[in-house]
Amino acid sequence: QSKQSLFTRGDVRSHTTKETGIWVTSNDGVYDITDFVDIHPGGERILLAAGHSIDAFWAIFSLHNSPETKELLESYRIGNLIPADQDPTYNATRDDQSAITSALERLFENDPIRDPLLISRSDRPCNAETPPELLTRDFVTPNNLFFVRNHLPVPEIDVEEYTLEIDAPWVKNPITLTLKDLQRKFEHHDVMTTLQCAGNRRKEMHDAKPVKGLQWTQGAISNAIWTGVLLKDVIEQSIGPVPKEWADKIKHVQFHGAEGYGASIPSHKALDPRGDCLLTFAMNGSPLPKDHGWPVRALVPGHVAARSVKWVTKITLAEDESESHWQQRDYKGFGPSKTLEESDYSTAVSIQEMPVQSCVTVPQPNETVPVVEGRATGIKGFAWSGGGRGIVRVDVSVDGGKTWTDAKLTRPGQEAGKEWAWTHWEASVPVTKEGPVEIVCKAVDTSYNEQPRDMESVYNVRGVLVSAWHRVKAEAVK
Ligand code: MTE
Ligand code: MO
Repeated sequence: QSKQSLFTRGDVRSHTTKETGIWVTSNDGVYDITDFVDIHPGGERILLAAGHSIDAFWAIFSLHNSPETKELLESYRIGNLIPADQDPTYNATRDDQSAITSALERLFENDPIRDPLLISRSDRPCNAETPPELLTRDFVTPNNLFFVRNHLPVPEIDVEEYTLEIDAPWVKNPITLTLKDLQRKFEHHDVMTTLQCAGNRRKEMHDAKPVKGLQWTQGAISNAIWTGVLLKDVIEQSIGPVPKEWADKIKHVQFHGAEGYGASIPSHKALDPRGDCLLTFAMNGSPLPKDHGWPVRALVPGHVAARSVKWVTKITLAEDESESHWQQRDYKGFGPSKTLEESDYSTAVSIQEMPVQSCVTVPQPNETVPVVEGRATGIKGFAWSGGGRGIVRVDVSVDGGKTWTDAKLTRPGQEAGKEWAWTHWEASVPVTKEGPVEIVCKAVDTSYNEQPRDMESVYNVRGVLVSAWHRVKAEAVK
């Protein structure tokens, strides 16, 4: 079959198994994705689209608009739909629609019920943020209120069958561990760590100038006490220390998620005794909830949450970063004037440690701030920095950033260089009059890094690493 071959929708519909070949359409193109299904982790999910248009599926995999995905798909092209079936306004038949709907339902049938207090940004897959005022109600976020960021459906994992594979280039037979092995063979550790999504506060940047991605406000961040075993212990006690001849070559530790997500971190972080990287199975004293990676999640304190891979089933010590879409083609920063097309993912550096961040959580926009004895009171928020850097100061202003007052900090009390958890802060700031106030906060971390003043200077078209001064317009009242 040449790329010029023409097929009917009927032809496509008769190719739904490995024996016949698995065909799908996207716009007018016809694709034989049999091989893709074999080699792509999680690819078997696409079987649900077999014989149909894959467009609805690409959309849920959030890959639809990525030029790389289109390129990948093009490599499987076997031809086009006949002109009669090519109508660009083609409406899926009832059969198509119900096939896609039931396939979508089946894809997500293992997703848990979420707390209705979470603010949903997308349902399938689930992306939901912690409500702002609840971010600072508890220092440790309750499990049901911890933000959820899923790129794909929650995988169904039978704990009795679950295994974690540890592999490295010099290892002949990869080691496999069960959940019980992990829990019994290695020393347990509790680590309090804040996780923040790279896209937290994207909506603020979008409001300044449009960006592409989920419209998170400030709640794609939460804090928990994670229980697990040290990644370093598991690696060293299962496959042994990195042999001399590999020591200079092994630069990354890759994590593979059961549902097809993947990411990697530098090996120095993974193997650093002070790095506190865990394979966790409990969160705030309860078994890890399904949404947060049950039964086992890699936890990488101080790094962007995207590297803390949930439902981890394989760990590979490697010379290169993870090949996953989310390591290679996402979660990278670009300059303020780069368009999506100009953003060269092949040379940009992956986001790992995060920059210093802070937000006002109380009041929210248009709410009132009580004025007591000439001070706007009860202003609250959080601050956090990556790489284990703590927060030394939070400056708060009620005149848009002309004059500043130090906030009172509630710090996590963690060892210097291992301040993985956020700081909460509260401020009461002198005001000269009642009426509209613009509350602004900025944090300073232990390296004396400060948040940038404006969105413009840190603008990037994917809306990641949003760390400009946080501003809330409220009303001061006696
Ligand atoms: N791990 C897997 N397996 N699948 C995912 O979609 N999302 C990542 C990371 N780990 C993800 C994952 C991203 S981008 C974020 S922000 C965090 O998980 C979110 O963690 P949470 O849902 O526990 O808050
Ligand atoms: Mo994320």
